[in-house]
Amino acid sequence: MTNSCTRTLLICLIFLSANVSAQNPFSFTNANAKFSSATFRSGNALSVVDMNGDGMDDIARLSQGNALFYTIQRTNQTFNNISAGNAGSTGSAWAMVVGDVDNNGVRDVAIGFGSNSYLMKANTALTTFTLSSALPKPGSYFPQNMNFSDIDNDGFIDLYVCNDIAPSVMYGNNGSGSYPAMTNFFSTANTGSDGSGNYGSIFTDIDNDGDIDLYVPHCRQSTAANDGRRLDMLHINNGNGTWTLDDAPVPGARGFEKLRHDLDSQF
Ligand SMILES: [Ca+2]
Ligand SMILES: [Ca+2]
Ligand SMILES: [Ca+2]
Ligand SMILES: [Ca+2]
Repeated sequence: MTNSCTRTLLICLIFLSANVSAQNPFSFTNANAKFSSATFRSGNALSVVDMNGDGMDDIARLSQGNALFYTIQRTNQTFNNISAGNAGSTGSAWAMVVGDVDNNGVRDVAIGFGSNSYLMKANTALTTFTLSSALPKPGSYFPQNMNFSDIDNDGFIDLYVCNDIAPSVMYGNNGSGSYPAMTNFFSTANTGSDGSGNYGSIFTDIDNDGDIDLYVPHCRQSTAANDGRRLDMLHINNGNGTWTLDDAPVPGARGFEKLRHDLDSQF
């Protein structure tokens, strides 16, 4: 075989190898046996994140939808399943979010059930977990989704709760990792509707100006496409404590499609 033929064959093999790799870049193996309880039943939201700040991802999950566990990763891919106790209800949670509310280096968990929300705080050793009382709430309250973000930029993460049946609710962190009152820093209610239909939230710097903006997807079945309960909302942080609703019409665009159009496909 000539050198030219050898090079051609090698190139073909490289392309063939790359093609096979592109078609099947990953493979997965069921590793449930690594958990101390392979029969764990979560059935709803969970979070995969480094809960204790040791550089290894952990899992926060709700057995039967209400018993909170910190499943902490140890070395050699082993896990320690730590019970944090009941998260406030015997029902099943609809919403859950993880964040370090008291800045002690360990992430805490907010949980939303059908009519109440709670906060579970952990000590640094993950030996003591403290459940709050039900957070204050408006007359109509169904937490569909939750998110943490430092909305007022004071160094403590605030809590945003998507309310399915009324305007959403914000809770200002009081500086010690608690949420004693509803603190609506600004209104996220759609004008021309009852402000309900809030189904999700994303806090991110949409316009790259250094501050966090908010996008709220909406959903309400059996309503017209232009019903306020179905119109997604993009709130732009003005950087001075005020926020502005970006409601510029985008013909033919709805939901995330509207967001994409608004940003010239930069999202
Ligand atoms: Ca960890
Ligand atoms: Ca904490
Ligand atoms: Ca804050
Ligand atoms: Ca911004």
